[in-house]
Amino acid sequence: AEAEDGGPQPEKHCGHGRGGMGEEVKRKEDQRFITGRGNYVDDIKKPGMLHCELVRSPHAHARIENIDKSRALDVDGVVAVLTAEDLLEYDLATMPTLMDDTQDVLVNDKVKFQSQEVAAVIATDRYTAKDGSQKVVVDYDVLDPVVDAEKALEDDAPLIRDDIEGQEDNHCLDWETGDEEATAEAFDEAPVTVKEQMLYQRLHPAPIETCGAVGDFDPGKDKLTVHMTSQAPHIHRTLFSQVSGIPEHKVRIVSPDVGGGFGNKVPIYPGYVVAAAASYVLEQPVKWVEERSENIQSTGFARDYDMQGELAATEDGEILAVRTDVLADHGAYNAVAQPSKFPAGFFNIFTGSYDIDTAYGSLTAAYTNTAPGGVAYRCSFRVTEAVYLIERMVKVLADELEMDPAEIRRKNFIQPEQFPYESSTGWNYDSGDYEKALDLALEMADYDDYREEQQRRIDEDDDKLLGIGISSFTEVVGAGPGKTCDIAGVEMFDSAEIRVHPTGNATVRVGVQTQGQGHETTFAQIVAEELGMNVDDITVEHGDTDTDPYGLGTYGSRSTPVAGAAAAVASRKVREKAKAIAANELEAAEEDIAWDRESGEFHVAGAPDRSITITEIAAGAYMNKPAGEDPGLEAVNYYDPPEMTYPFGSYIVIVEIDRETGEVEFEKFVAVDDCGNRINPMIIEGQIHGGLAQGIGTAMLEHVTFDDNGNVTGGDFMNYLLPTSMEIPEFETGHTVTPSPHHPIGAKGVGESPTVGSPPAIVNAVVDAMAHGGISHVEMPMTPDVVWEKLDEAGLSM
Ligand code: MCN
Ligand code: CUM
Repeated sequence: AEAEDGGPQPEKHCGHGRGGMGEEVKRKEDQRFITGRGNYVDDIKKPGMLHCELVRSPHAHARIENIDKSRALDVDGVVAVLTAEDLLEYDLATMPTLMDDTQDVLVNDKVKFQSQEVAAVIATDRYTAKDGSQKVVVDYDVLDPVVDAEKALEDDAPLIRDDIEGQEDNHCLDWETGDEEATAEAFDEAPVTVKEQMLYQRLHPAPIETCGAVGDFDPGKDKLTVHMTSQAPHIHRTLFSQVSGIPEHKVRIVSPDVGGGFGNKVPIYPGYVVAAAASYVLEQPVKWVEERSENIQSTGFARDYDMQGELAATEDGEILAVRTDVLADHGAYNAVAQPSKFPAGFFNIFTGSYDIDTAYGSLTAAYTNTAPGGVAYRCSFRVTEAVYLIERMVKVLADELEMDPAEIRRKNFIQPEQFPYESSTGWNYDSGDYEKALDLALEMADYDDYREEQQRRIDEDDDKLLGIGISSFTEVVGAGPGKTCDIAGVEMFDSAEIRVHPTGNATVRVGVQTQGQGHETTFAQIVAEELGMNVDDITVEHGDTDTDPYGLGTYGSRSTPVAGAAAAVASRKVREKAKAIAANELEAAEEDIAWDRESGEFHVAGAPDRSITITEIAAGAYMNKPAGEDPGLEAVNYYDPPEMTYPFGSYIVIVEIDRETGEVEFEKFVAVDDCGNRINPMIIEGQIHGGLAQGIGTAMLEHVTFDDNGNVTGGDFMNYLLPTSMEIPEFETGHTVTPSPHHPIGAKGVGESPTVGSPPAIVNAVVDAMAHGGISHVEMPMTPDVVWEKLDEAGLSM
């Protein structure tokens, strides 16, 4: 039962037929999306709007000697050509990154990665702008590039960041966590140790909608409006104001419908700044929208962590210590999008779901002549890398000890009664029941039968090998709290504002911004649940800094943990006021009024027939308010979470490998997730399906590659391969429910879990198929040629 103070509730509401918690409400926003009525940045048309195309460098490392605009300006319809020199006048030639580095908006002196922004051509239409952009003549003095983090740190590597005072090499940062000495000791004394080197390759989020903006400066009101693809409109407003010097109340950021973000739309990109600056200078609206290859080649990439993992254990598989050392590629600027006090994101959660007393992690990051970035892509700030490391290492250890990988996990799991649990690297896990999720997954996967089938195929020298991979991951999502987490100095809280109107319906505004996660539905469900309203009577608005309460935005699966909590708390504030109005209407004392979750009505204690609905109360609030009460029925809550939430799950992947071709087929794919109390099971299922597809892309296909000259060789959809429906198997999903004890409705985030949890399960499955041939690791993406080489190495190829 629910405590009046709003403690976590069991997952039993099933919405009461009003579309509250737990109901599979169809997504409200889909009506407009599937009828072609969505409104994305590129749909925005303003009177007199101009179009911007960026001139990008073909070289990865080069000094700019001269830029000749004249031929471009001769093109009929070209209005202006902007270079760094023009922006310097307005102090806009550079911009801060979210990690306090300084990035060129347009290159002033030296190009540091291929496709970097060099000039902007503004014209009356997009095609003219494109024509003009090809007529800007740039003289480059080409320099030696370095696109590999290891080579970048060698003594004779070309210096990339000569713009940073005192910088003498390509070293970006060092970071460490845990106890180095104690860990070394544990490894010295341990009866068993294992070690593996693994690359989490460079990926790109590749949302269907690329990045774009419409800058719209209104000289009459002295106000800058920027419509842009943003996962975090408020923080972007603050940064725009700081960079431009335009006061914050004179800046409005609107993030309309967003066609997928996946982390790509957290950072600020030069194109946004150019569109805004151009509209300010020209006093006309200016639109800039990227092409596909521009998106992949210049905007925030993900991962690129080369990790060494080590485990120390007893002979019977008890893990004693974990150690890791990472070489990270940060690209040309330190522009990772994450809380500023976490230079390696939340990577130090690499002890995973296991009770490991001793741990140490170290990391070195390098600058390279590649696009800046390093974090975004359904990752919860590097938890992807951490989960990959520990889940791969547990499999390596299991094979070394010839133990069942399910058994070794069971043996080392943090136990339900240990929560709240503090990990050896300082994380406070809120709740979990890992064995329950694993057991359900094993059962759903027919684990024992497949183990037998696997052995049969080995014994009978079958053409196809069978591999079974497990991942029992723990996620950490929902940043803040504000005291430890901030973005560019702003503490990480979130917000919700509810206004119940006189006729009994409501508008809810939140500080987060949906990019496809279904917020217009799920936030309405939270409020419907907490106020006894019908979900159809609630409209959710977001993505406009002029009207929404300040929030830090949607990433790190934080919308439910933080803004979701704010929506519940704000609803309960409204409910409190509703009580006073109910008392007045029912002619009873306020303390005698009770709220019934089931019916959603307020009634006089002990007299359920004397009841009143929220609609009647809304009327009362505006038309018959009690003496001493303010009119209206609304509330706002800014929620600073006490802790993050720790969703988890167990994924089991069964693959078949063709010994002749190295081709991997998915035989079975089971995903059991636990995100605490569930708001909308259907939306969760959609999130899981999408995230698993991205996990498959990661494990099997995706890789942003470079040649030695710094050319991006994996920078378009011909070469950066995304999974299609052909590569995606049938998923079997299951769930357990372990509520978060500190969250007002007991919910945890879920958006990133499937992408975080699935790659190690897939790699573990492929390794598992070849383990009897002595294979301990296969690098991602596991394309047929990569797998075939491993088969050959193991003497298993045909
Ligand atoms: N949900 C729920 N019950 C829970 C937890 C979540 O019903 N216990 C619902 C939420 O109400 C929300 C959805 O599931 O509608 C995802 O919620 P949450 O886990 O809070 O994550 P966010 O809403 O903050 O979304 C961010 C997350 C991230 S960081 C990436 S990256 C990602 C992802 O979501 N990008 C996406 N999923 C995406 N899905 C789509 N379609 N597009 C993206 O760009
Ligand atoms: Cu890490 S990608 Mo999401 O947090 O937007």
